[in-house]
Amino acid sequence: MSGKVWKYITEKLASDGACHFSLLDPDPLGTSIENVVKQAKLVEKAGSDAVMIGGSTIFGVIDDAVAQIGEAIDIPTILFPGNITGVSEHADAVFFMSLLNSTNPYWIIGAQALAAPKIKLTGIEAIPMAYLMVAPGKTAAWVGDAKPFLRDKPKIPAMYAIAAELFGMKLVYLEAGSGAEGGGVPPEMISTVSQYIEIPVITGGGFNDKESVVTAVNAGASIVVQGTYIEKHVQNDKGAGLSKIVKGLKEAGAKRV
Ligand code: 1GP
Repeated sequence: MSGKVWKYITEKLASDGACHFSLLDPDPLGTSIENVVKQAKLVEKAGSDAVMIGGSTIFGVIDDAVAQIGEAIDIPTILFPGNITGVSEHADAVFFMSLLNSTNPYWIIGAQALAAPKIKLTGIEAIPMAYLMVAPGKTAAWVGDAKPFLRDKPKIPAMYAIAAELFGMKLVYLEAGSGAEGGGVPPEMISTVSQYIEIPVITGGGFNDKESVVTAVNAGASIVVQGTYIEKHVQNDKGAGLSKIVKGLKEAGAKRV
């Protein structure tokens, strides 16, 4: 495990103050590998800092998609596995994540233990990350047997985030669920959580415009993830809208450097 991707992330955060990650879901029921490869090239061109590959419902094998995306772009490919089926040795790194507010130990440590030998033996860089599910949580919360945090109770996820930091995790992901309504995780929750930890906060789920992305960064998020926005718009406008969002994010980030 070289640690190259983690070095890239920390250096980017130090220089830019905030990063934009693009989530691509190579689900053959919703898209094709050809399309996700096109999307990957467009998000790179628009200035996104990394491509995350994954989803809660994996239909088919993701190996081909990860390999082809990796060949098409220079920014890192990071697995965002919804289960053990989401691990591929073709990625640059994997978010080795634990859904800390799941009610089912499988999603806290069971799946991770099943995937760990492959990750270790193939040498994929693992970035340990706490995955915290915020209401509504959508499909990820349903699949992950989560007890999603209430949107108006930021101190509870803050306690989990502090625990994650004490466990030695490198990132805390506040997830409202892909396609969440309401403009992502509430800024008050992002700011409360970031206030109590030194490790970066990454957030995603429902950030569908520049305003919500910039608000998240201003509240303290270091990395904002967009998936649905990219799926819907990046091929239609050739990444023009995403470029503006990334520009807005970087302007907000620059104020924190
Ligand atoms: C989901 O946080 C990601 O895991 C992205 O969410 O699809 O709503 O952008 P969206």
